Amino acid sequence: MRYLTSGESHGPQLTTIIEGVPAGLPLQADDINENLARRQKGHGRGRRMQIEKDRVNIVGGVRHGTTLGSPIALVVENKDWKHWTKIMGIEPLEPGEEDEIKRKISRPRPGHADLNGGMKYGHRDLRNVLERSSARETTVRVAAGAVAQKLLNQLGINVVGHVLEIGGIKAEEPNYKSIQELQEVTEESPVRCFDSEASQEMMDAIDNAKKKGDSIGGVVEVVVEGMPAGIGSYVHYDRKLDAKIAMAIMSINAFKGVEFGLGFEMARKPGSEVHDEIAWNDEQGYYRKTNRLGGFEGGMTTGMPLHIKGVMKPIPTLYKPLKSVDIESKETFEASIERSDSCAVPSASVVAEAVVSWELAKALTEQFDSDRFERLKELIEQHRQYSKEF
Ligand code: EPS
Repeated sequence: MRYLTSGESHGPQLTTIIEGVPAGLPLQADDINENLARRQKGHGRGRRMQIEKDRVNIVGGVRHGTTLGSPIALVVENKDWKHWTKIMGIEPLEPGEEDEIKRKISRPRPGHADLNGGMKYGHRDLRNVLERSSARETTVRVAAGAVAQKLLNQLGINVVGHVLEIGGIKAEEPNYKSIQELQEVTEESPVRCFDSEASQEMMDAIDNAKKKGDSIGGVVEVVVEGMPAGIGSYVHYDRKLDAKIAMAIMSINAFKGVEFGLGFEMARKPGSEVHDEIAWNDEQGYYRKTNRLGGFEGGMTTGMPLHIKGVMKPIPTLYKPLKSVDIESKETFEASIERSDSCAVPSASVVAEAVVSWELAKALTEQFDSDRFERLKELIEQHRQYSKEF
């Protein structure tokens, strides 16, 4: 499976073309819309989210509610486009219009792609960079991830993204009885956090940051249950599934680090307190007595739940200005902006859920014959049985 995305933040639409989804998977727009709506929620989003009501239009690869095996094309319109038709127009400008628009951006924002992206592509209007580097693009990554998630759900694999930390407020270790409970409680929290007390404190921290014209980051976690053991590979560096997931998490806008299981804490513990003892019983087959490694050994799944964390830096678009240099005059200025989110960590946990789902579905479809969904399902069932008795 692979996908590409296209589209600018204030352009007409976002598009993704997804290849390699098995034929025969039930898929409807609502499967995707539900996740688009989840991404848009969250305390701390700015005014743009009141403008957008993201809905997908499936324009290829699906017939009568079932995938065809052909590329799936998904489109999400930008409602804000109507305010930007001139500035972001597709047609060349008429003589004199350039001056009329007067929205050329020559002031790179610290922490954004603006300056480096301008240098790379030779854009002296930095809007050409920021329009694409914007996290608006994660909308269609969530759409592609929703297709992957549908496939996983049909195979009995559940993926949940939630928030562990915002602006230094840490949630208690979530003590859910089932992944469904984690999902339900998280869904009710305006910051997608299982711990209701911490949720309130996180919201206060976001409001406080907003008042000060600042932004705050945090830590998200993706939990996965139901992944069979032995998915991924140890034989080549670029086939290791944990490495692919690390890349996927790091590709989310503003993400700066990733951990599996105990993560960086492993540096402070002896091996006997890090590795998980192996056990076997009739009902489960092989399992680990603990899950400190977060569901991966040797680049492959162990069959235990996956625990993947990612850290998001505070959004760099600040009302509180930081100093930067104008690329036309080379003079120092204080960067200021019109609108921004003060915290997008809750939304980012939905994006993390989507990109992890994508990598898992991709790994399964690569490891097993996957032209037909029913065949893939059968093979995975056989593999589960085989691994249990191995
Ligand atoms: C973003 C800036 C804001 C966010 C946007 C990401 O948009 P605008 O520049 O239009 O105010 O709202 O996020 C989204 C549009 C979205 O769908 O998540 C940025 O600079 O990354």
